[in-house]
Amino acid sequence: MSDSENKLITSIVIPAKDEAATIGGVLDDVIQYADEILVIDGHSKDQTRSIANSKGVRVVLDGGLGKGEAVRLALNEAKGDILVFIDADGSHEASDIPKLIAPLLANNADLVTASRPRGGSDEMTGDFDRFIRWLGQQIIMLAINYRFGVRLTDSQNGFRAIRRSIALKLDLKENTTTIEQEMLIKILRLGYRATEVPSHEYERGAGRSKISLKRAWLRYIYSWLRYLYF
Ligand SMILES: Nc1nc2c(ncn2[C@@H]2O[C@H](COP(=O)(O)OP(=O)(O)O)[C@@H](O)[C@H]2O)c(=O)[nH]1
Ligand SMILES: [Mg+2]
Repeated sequence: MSDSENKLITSIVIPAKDEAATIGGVLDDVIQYADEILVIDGHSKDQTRSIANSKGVRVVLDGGLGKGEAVRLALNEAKGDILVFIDADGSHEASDIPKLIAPLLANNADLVTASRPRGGSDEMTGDFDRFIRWLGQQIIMLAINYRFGVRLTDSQNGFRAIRRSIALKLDLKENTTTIEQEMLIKILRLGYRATEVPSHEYERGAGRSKISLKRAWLRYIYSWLRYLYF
């Protein structure tokens, strides 16, 4: 979708690892909003790549380091002025893409995150793991809000839109999902504008989350403090 006034090109980037059950539906849902679609595949062992290929979209393999690396790769691979990141698991509401990119088209923001606390989430409650993730995200968000004098609600959602030229200036380093908080913190630290729109998060369509809290929690704390204060 091109904005006729600004003539900004929109690339939709879908990081995907073993999401054969849902990737086809996500591609069908996002196509109407995209000038370009890029699937960054994490060496899926299922049919994810062939399904994406059959839909005629470009598929790029990541280097096997994680979702963060996939996001970093996309910054150079995508052609668009605006990058929309959306997960391949069916958790996100594709019809929210226009309101996600609207603040960028209007030049009112440089990063727009889809907010689950504002839009509701089916994935943030229900068991102990989810409770810890919710609590962790609240604590991380609180510190970011106090540090930069903002009042945001979601530092972690992968459903977001950013101006590509600015994303390239952030010198993003994280290889895993910690890239979401790194991106937000660096945007604010460099004086760029972050905003949010409400968006509902659904249960992933199939399979399990690729995030293992047991393996990831230390990196979340390290990268949070590192980018926030040092
Ligand atoms: N390219 C790539 N995508 C990944 C990788 N790990 C996860 N993803 C994708 O990133 C998105 C978010 O992962 P998910 O497991 O749903 O995380 P959660 O929503 O936080 O539980 C999904 O579309 C995954 O398929 C990876 O190593 N490489
Ligand atoms: Mg998910």
